[in-house]
Amino acid sequence: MAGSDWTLSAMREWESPDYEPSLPVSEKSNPLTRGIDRASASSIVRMLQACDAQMFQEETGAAYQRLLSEQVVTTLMEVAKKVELILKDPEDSLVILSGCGTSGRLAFLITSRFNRALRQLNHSPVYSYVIAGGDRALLSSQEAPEDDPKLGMLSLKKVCEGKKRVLFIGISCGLSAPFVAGQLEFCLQNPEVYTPVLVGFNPAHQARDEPLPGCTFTFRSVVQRMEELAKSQQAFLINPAVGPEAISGSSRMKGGSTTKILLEVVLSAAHAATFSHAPVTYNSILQHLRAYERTLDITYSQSEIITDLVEAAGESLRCGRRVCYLGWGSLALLSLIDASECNPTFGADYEDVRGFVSGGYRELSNKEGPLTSLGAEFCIAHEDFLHLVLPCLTDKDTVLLVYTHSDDVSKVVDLARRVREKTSNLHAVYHQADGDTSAAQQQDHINRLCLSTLKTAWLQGASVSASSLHMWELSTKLVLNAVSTGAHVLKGKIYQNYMIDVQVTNSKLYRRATRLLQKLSSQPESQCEEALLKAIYQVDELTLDITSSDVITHTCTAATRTKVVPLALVCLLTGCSLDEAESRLERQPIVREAVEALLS
Ligand code: F1P
Repeated sequence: MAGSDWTLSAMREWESPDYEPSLPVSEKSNPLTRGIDRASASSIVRMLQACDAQMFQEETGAAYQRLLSEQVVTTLMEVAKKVELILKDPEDSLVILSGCGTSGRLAFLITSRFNRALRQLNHSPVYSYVIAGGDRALLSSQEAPEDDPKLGMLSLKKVCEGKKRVLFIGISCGLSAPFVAGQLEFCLQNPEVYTPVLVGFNPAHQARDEPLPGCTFTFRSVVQRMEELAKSQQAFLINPAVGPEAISGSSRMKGGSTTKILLEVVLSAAHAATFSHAPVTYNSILQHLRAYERTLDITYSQSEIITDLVEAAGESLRCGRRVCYLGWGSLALLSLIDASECNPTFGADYEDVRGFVSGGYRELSNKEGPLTSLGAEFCIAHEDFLHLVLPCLTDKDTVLLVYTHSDDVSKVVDLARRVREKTSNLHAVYHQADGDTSAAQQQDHINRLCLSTLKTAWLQGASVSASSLHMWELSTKLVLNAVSTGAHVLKGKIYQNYMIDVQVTNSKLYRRATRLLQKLSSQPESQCEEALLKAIYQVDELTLDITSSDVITHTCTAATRTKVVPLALVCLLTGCSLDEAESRLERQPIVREAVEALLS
């Protein structure tokens, strides 16, 4: 069993009503990873495996509904049937997926995949995505728009212009993003066109209740109205608890994986019902969910090689070098997404972990087209890698080739050869349908060029179906999440299981940062918030101007700063000035060690 080192009670400790009772599940710290900051690469991978296994834990009749709970499976069926209706009569209709950060990126990934499936069947696309901050947020952290409910409403209205029927699927792992709350509110106000669906991973009563500037609703009040409407299937809530994230609040991990699973299950069921005469049934949904559970087991059955990758990436980051993902086809986007999340999650530079896609924006096919004019960060094609990165690669940099045997493997060989001239620290992560020997020779070449190879052969025979690609994608997501998270843990970016160096770029993260300071300094909330503001504005005394500004102003300023939370913590614990705190952190750039030295 996944996570066999842990007893069932350790796996379920977070479910106790006494466990961090003031926090929603998505913000709690996971008891399984308390010591992740001091763990070896192999222990880190085992901890991540155990955390991921919590996604599929059965409901025991206690506190929370889970992924496999009857209510969740039933709602998935109901939503799939709504999608089926639209697929059968698509005129003037749309299915919209929307979210912020990772949730928006997954909305893009999933809508692209399912529109492609429709085009292959000679049908027009019916899916569309909205991401807070627009397409640049697909590749970079744009967290301020997440706080804007009006912007959410407007951007939804814009994509739905002229539509008579819209199924709106809003994703907010923490049931917290004002952008999504605004969109759901808009749906509730216009029920003749919009049916709202909410995907997230907290029980409804834990939805965020913070007032939204200029609005009469909160996320929670919207959820409460949706709960009422859900009784008559006029709204739907898909919100199983999947346990706290391995790194507290890092919803890109289980939150993202579960979002991908749930929405693929719903849309695949609707496609099967529409195009293959396979009606949506409770059992078909359940079996599909179980297939994803097997994907977890298959992926982690290779935890030794995942550990090697974490080690290599960790070593690169530790010595100030970089990790590059070179992706092909379906899996390339997962690489981009994983890389783009390292900046807001770990305060990383965009060059630390970077993804490149074969075919660049042509392959991405995003609404706004190529974004290269926005700067180097947005140069994502393999050609960009060859020009911008390859010339300065050394053995200290780690490069991962990420592909499947349905991609053009000869191109992988070509690039692998070129990379190998600069660094031996080259690794392959690939998927193959069991029995598919078409690229065997090229693969032999790649194996010889690479230091390690993570090969996953899947049992469904040589033909690759859409659903196998979904499994390969999830598997790749788990591996890359492990690599980038593990590497940053090894670099010392995590204290216990908290992202101490988190960017404070929206109100959710501002509240999280204040809470973290309270927890680590044991000082009252008001003092912690003061210290945070001083670090954000780089002042030793707060002015009236600062204290009378709102959280949005604070987070916009924080977006231009680095190491805000560590600085605030040093000041709180020592009473020193910001300058002194800064030089302390310069002397000890490993944040975990700086914090530990202060706390001991
Ligand atoms: C959305 C999100 C996360 C990101 C960061 C800020 O969260 O952008 O994807 O990693 O935590 O918030 P949610 O609305 O899905 O909970």
